[in-house]
Amino acid sequence: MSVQAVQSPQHNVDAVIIGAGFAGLYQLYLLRKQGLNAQVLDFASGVGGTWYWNRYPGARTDSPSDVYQYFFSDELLAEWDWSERYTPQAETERYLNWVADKLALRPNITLNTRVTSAHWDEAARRWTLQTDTGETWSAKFVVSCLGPLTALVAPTFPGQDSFKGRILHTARWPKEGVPLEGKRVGVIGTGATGIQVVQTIAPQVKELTVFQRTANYAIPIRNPRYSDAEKRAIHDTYPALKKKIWNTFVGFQWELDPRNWADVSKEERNALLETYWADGSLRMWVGGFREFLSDPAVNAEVSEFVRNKIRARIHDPETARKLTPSTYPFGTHRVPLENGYFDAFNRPNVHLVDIKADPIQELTPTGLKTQSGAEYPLDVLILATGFDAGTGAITQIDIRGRGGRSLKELWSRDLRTAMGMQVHGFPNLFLTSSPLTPGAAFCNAPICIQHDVEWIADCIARLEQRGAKTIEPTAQFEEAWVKHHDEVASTTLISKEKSWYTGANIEGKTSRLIGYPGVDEFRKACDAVKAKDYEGFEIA
Ligand code: NA7
Repeated sequence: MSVQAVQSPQHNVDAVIIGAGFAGLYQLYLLRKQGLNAQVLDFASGVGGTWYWNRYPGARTDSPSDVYQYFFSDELLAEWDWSERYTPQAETERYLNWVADKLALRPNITLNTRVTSAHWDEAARRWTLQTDTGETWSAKFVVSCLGPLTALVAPTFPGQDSFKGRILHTARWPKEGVPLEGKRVGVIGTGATGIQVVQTIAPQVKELTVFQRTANYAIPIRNPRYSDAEKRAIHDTYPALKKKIWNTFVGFQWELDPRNWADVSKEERNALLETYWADGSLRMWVGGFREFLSDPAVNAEVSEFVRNKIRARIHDPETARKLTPSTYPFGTHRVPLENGYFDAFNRPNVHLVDIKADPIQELTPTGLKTQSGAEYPLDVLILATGFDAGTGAITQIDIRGRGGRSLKELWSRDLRTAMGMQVHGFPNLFLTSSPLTPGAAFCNAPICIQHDVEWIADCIARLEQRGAKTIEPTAQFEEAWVKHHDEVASTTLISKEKSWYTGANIEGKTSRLIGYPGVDEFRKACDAVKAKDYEGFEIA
């Protein structure tokens, strides 16, 4: 009897792109256009990335729809209309599927496939990738389009296995939906996600208990649905937006006021704060004055303005006290938009539990118990507990560069990148929206994605043109970028606070501001490197 070896499928391509969200789809489009044989691999069963996974109740963008889209194709811009100022998850997912079809990307997308390892083969000067489906991919280039908010944080609690209800993480919400009507529901987490969940399900469920560790500054959203005439008018703004958007602080339509806050009269300051507030957008946070996020005294004024707005919404003074942030300055954690979140706590079926004062002790068969002995009966527990931002998804892959060095080990010691595009020791591995770039945290995501994807495509085109085999940043260039990043980061109040922006939501994570503040300055730095034929990168 002869035993035949089972061959696992082997594929040879020019580039493997990991992730089929905003970044992966565009990267595929560009590399294919440049004549490369490129393939996208994604562990989801559909395209969309973040917008495939995050289908929890109330999920929508906090970026206005007119700037939360691709700008590279006039045809795409002309043919798609957004229905509201802030797009719900299903519409963004539909948009990305439409783009995938329109650009005929699907033949080069493999779904339901998780990349488990990527090892650099020095002799072949290629990457070898393994997947959980038993396939091997050999590629000259690898581009991570995994997104900074992909690897979820899902705490476990003593007694969890005994809990007879259902536990759901917002970032793995079942496609078929979850009936919550008439149920006793608990939500842990009051970040941007928890807020959207709470305000959406409060009127549907029987009882809603919100377990809050840290109160959040949130701004009321103004989210009109667009009439046909408004949709047409929005299209007229695209040419100007396209010119402006990469020259702004965070990739939105707003420019920072160039004045100093101190030079503005008290009356005008108040009027400005009211104007930002009434805009129902993130303008108050990232489209006002630079000092809001750098000068403690200016920030204190803005923080108090926001706190007063929050307090005024909540009827019960004790609940108002708990929901009003007091332990960190406005804007130093991600500021969410909200739509009835604070008002939800005025409902008789919504309860707030301060788990900093009375921490969670365990889950029981029937609900959740806190250290004081209080018990909260639950049918469903929703975890809106966030992500291992920036590094989580990529370090879940066993990435080994030159000499077998591990990216996970490197980043667990010291979180560093060369302008976010590459890491020293990992030739031909490109990253998008990665640590130490605005795209990791301080950017309207599609805008930074488009920037990074285009920079990478241009770089690969230049390599191919030169007939080069590899590109890798020098250690000196990387060091200089890290130093520059830290200098810029240290000017912000954000770098001084504990949040996912500084890695503080993950125990033991290296502390460094994950995002580079300043889309405009970042873009200039990247342009300069490109203009000098990738100075700081070794091309061989
Ligand atoms: P965030 O912003 O990281 O929020 C997570 C929330 O979950 C936050 O309130 C955390 O409290 C809370 N949390 C996390 N772990 C626990 C445990 N173990 N116990 C209790 N509470 C916990 O995630 P989001 O999904 O809301 O938003 C992430 C980004 O996605 C957002 O910025 C948008 O860009 C989209 P904490 O503040 O740490 O005290």
